Amino acid sequence: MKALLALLLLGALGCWAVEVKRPRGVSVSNRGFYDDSKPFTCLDGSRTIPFDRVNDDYCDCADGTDEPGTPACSNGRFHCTNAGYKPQYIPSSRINDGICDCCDTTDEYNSGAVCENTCRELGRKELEELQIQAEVAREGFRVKQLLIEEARKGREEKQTKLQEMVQSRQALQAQVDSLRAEKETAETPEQEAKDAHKKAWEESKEAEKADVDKQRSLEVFTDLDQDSDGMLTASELLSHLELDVDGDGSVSDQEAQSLLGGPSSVDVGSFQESVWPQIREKYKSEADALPVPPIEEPTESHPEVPEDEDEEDGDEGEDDEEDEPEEDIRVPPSKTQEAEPEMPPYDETTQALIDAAQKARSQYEEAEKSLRDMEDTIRGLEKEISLDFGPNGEFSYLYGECYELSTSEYVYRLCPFNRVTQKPKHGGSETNLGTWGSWAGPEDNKFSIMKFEHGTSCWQGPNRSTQVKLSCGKDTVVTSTSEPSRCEYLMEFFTPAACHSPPEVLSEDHDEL
Ligand code: MAN
Repeated sequence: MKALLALLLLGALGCWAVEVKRPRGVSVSNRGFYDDSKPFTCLDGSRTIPFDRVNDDYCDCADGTDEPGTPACSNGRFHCTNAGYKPQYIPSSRINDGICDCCDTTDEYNSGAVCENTCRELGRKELEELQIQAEVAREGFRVKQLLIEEARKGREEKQTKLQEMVQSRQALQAQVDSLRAEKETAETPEQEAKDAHKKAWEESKEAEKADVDKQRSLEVFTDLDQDSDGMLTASELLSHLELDVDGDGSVSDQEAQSLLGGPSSVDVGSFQESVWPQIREKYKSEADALPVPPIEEPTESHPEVPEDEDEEDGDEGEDDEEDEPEEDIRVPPSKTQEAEPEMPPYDETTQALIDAAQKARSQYEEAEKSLRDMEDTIRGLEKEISLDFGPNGEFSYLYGECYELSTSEYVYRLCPFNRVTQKPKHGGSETNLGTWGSWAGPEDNKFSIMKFEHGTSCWQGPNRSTQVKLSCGKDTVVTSTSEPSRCEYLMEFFTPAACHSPPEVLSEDHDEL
């Protein structure tokens, strides 16, 4: 409030300054150059003229400084004192042009224009505006102090947490290593027992298959031994055309004889040993040899096809594909693959080894996951601690937060220290307008601009990038976005962290007044 009073005082001083004698259109600070007791030297030093030629409505000086109060010089400048508001220079061509330029009306002293002195009103409004700004700065600055304090505490907490985690990581790593060893120790006997179980199962399957084959060879022998004398002769093979070797469509005596090997007839033992292996794949019993009836395509009248599915058959497109698996139904039973019998359950000892190994695996995996989570947290903390959150950490509260602004076309999203995105409102995917790069303000105000770089590439242009201009505000908010040049974006962002101490703000404004 003291500072505002000082402002008002300055205004009053301005009023007093109007009273100082000086030629029309000359500012207080230039008054010394216009001494009516001496000849006048143009301010560029180019010429000296008698003082009565100052403001005589004739331009003598090349820089126009002899006619500050008349429109005689095309490059002249008229100074309005504007007591109660801001002093101002206007081009001297605007003097007496019938338009009120200076709020104190002094530019229209001889045009007949009726001007009203609005300086006091403008000054009052400006003062109000300054008061509001000062209030925002004060409140923002107060919040900033809290943010700084929070940031200090947060940073300490994070550092402590990081130290603790780095220490416990070692212990956790050791635990993971020992659980891995335990798991591996448990998995070796588990694997051996499972392999042994599988091997025994496969061997028993083989033995079973051999039994079945032996049984079949006996049946075939009985089948082929037409006179049932316990001996198979070449002539008994002749009717079995499927045993034709040379492909002439018949089984000759010679072919039959060669199937039997040396002797003219073989008993069941020799048959199983030397004949059966040769004919096993070819042999067909009389019943097998009967032709398989042709497979009927399902039709609308097919009794096995439900009616509603019939209708679907009529549909075109995807439905046809969905119907395909049903073709399996039409495979004749003789051609269906016999379902592989399932392996019998593990015996108790093997199951106990599996359970033990599974327990060791779960314990290892759980510890491993905790270690990975811990490492993620450590990396996150290290990253956060390494970021530059301003001289006193005042910007740290923005980390992990996002602020949106909706325009007619897009929703823009600013996630400080992370990324900026643009999402079309009417469909379409999000575009990356840049990931966190660096602080990019001028040397004396580095923390006034954030730069986000290397966003999605722009067609025939640069990779998208965004500059975020920070201003002091009570609240944290994005107020505008624009694209000053294609794929280069600009955002205006208000935050208490960008507020400076109020006296600083006001002393700058003093200079303006
Ligand atoms: C999209 C948006 C715009 C950008 C163009 C460039 O439409 O990202 O902001 O100007 O692409 O092609």
